[in-house]
Amino acid sequence: MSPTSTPVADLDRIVGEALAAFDACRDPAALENAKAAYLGKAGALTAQLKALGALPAAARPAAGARINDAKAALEAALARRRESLAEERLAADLAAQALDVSLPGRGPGRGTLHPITLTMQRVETLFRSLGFAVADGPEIEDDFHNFTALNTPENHPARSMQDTFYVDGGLVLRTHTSPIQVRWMERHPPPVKIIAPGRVYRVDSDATHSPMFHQVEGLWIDETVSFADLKGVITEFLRRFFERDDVAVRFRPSFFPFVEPGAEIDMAFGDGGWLELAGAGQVHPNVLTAVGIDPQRWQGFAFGMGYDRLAMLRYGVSDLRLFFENDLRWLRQFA
Ligand code: 2U9
Repeated sequence: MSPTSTPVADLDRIVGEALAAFDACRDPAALENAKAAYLGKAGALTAQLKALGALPAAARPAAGARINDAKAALEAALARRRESLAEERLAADLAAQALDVSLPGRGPGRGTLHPITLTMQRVETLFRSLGFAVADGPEIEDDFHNFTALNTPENHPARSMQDTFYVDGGLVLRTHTSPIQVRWMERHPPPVKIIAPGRVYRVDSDATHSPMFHQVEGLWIDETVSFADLKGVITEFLRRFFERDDVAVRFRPSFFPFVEPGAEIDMAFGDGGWLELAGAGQVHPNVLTAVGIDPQRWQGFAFGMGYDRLAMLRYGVSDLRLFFENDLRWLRQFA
């Protein structure tokens, strides 16, 4: 490159030298040096623009246009070379890391539902397959729907603050999901065939009791639903839930204000020991009357069971509190 530039006369030589220099660069730093040699402040092409002043005025516009076209061409060539050097660098990196970019991404990992939720979904599916609808209702309840409508006397211990969480205005955290069923019967004439799963609250806490736990109650009211139907439904549900035909079920007489006769329900696997699982009975006439249903015409059963207990049995969990500590190391077992 001569110390001074003759405008336009040297232009083609300069452009040719620049294109060759860009192609010869093997890395981005060398390319930047080559760019500076031609397009920088002291570059050869920049010198052409500076020498325009030496030309006759009439010749400057055409000469300037040719030099600008040459500059645009070199800038385009520079961009192409930058791109090809970057592609060469990526290919070299990928080869060096033996990184197979066609592999699937790591992704966020597999999540899962909480074991109690999985159990609730299974309970709902199985009872739907037995013809029950699924009902829901408020967790904060009034005295009528949680106690009185269930034939619970005013002085019954269940109403005491040792057993029940009271909130403002005499309302309570529901102690069972029975209020859902009372509300259902207030709105739907018989026949009634529903289950009512959900959270319930009692003042209690040890390895098998938690202040908040999960219960599913069932209610089947029609003209001839009997205790035999109760035995059939409970037995079939448990055999499907545990996927075992050797589930044995027994009923022991027990008192509850809202059913008569009432019974505790125990279950056993094969010839294993009896496990207390639920309570049930024929709905008390006073309960039907409280919601305007004629007990002379309509009858049926109700049951209640803790499905945390079902989850403990199904997953082999010995301490109920593990379900509610949110320890991901423990919960990951169910993923
Ligand atoms: C209506 C009428 C009657 C629901 C029933 C039980 C017996 C029972 C407990 C078992 C374990 C609750 O989860 S638990 O702690 N429940 O023993 N529950 S009969 O009876 C009803 C429900 C609704 C309208």
